[in-house]
Amino acid sequence: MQLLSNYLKHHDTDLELVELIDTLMIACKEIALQLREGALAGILGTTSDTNVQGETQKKLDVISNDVLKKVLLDNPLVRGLASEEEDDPVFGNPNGRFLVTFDPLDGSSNIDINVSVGTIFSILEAPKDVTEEGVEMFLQAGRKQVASGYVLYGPSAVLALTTGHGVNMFTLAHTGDFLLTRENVRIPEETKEFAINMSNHRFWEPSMRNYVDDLLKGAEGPRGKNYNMRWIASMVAEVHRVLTRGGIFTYPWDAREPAKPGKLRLMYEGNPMSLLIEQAGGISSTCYSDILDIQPDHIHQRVSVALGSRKEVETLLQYHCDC
Ligand code: AHM
Ligand code: MG
Repeated sequence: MQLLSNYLKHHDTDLELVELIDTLMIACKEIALQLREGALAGILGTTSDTNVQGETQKKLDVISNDVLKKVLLDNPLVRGLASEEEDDPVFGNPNGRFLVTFDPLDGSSNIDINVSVGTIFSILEAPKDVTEEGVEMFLQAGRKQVASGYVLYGPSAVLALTTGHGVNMFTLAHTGDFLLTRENVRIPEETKEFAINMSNHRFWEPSMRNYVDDLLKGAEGPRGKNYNMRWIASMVAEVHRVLTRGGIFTYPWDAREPAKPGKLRLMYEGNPMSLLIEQAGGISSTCYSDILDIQPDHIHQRVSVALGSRKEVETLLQYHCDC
């Protein structure tokens, strides 16, 4: 089985990018260790703080964020980083080549119940024409990502990674190495599995309600087959399922906070996951346009997300178009 860095080098990955991914994995291994200790290390539970999104922070949100920040800022390749748990971007080496955005611990409402969580990351080139330190340099469309991925902390810790040439998965071995366990992941085009938080049904747009209602009608309805539903409340785990056996995952706009496009964040969740999904042959959309084409105007911008098996997402998009 091949080591992560050897695999990347043998596939002509830019050596500085390999070094940065290795740095990210140092942080993720530390987070995996902390998670494993759980209650033994007194790290479960909530802090007294809220993050910039107004959400209560778990102790492990803060710990994971601090680990990533420290390890990344020690690497001179890092020009700056932006995190779901930081109000503003943090800057590193003024001559650094890369920007990193991340959700340090996605699905953190699941920590205390010992369900899978994960770290999601996105890597961009620092623009050469923007010298002033500020959010502007981060505001690049998702198509400009040079790499993205996540580490899922489940029964095993698994890295799903794309550098723009397909998606590969690496499992953390007891030696502390990430080893290749799945190459060139492809998402099945069709599925009978959907994931959505059904409790928000009454807040959705009519088009989303119509689509899900038709899924629920099963073999007797217009879709002509019975569907199964899953909701883990951990996007990392849901996307891992979609990459592994297909499916559709959606967190759409809803009327609870009508001014916001959705719950999930473009720079820390939407863009990195969309690159993985597209690179594995799936579709990732707001229901109206490809997520990767959105030009961000805010670092903590939200986005409506629908991603997964190509034919199923195409059907969902049909429900949202006037044609
Ligand atoms: P988080 O980044 O604060 O953990 O929030 C994002 C998570 C996603 O992982 C998941 O899909 C969603 O929130 C679950 O939301 P809900 O609580 O509505 O089920
Ligand atoms: Mg998240």
